[in-house]
Amino acid sequence: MIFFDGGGAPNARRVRIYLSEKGIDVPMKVIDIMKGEHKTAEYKKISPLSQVPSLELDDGFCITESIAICRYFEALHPEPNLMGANPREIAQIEMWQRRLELLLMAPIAAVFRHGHPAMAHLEDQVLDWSESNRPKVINFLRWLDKQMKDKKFICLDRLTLADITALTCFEFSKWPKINIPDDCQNLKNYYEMLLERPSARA
Ligand SMILES: N[C@@H](CCC(=O)N[C@@H](CS)C(=O)NCC(=O)O)C(=O)O
Repeated sequence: MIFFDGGGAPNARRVRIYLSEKGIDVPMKVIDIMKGEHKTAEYKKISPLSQVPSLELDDGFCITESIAICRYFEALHPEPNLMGANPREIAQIEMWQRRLELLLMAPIAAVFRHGHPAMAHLEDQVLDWSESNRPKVINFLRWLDKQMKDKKFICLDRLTLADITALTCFEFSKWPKINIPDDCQNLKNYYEMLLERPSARA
């Protein structure tokens, strides 16, 4: 099998962190979206929507969507468990995943993709949309800071995929120069703890 990685692209990065936490080694090929490598006819056979990451299995079947790739590996290698070991855990992780993707990752992407000149070749940019999403990111970070009071991880008493998504979002937010607000100490501690894990270097 081969993992088509997107370098710094956040969805590719969270799968790499996930694989590192699982201790799974997969051959990787970097697809550079800044060079348009995801739009070639050859790569479209793997990922018809021209996105990274994707995973091609040995029989040629291709899985796109970062969480679908994680789900595949979770089923193959249940331990260490990162996606829930019982119905309640599975629901908790999914709940946080959705919150983080829809209310944090999506607005960060809007700020960056619609506001940064380097993204002009990938997005029909609407500057107002970029700016109107910036406060949404800050507001969500402030809300999340309160949620993290007295908690080590975001939803369970161990690391899960939701924490990996949170880490990916904190890093992604730096691209459009959004930092965790100074008064969000719970969130800063949480981010630092995640950064200390070896997987953060994946
Ligand atoms: N739902 C997809 C989203 C993937 C996605 O948005 N990938 C971005 C990089 S993080 C991409 O490939 N962008 C290509 C483009 O904008 O043309 C997933 O989770 O894998």
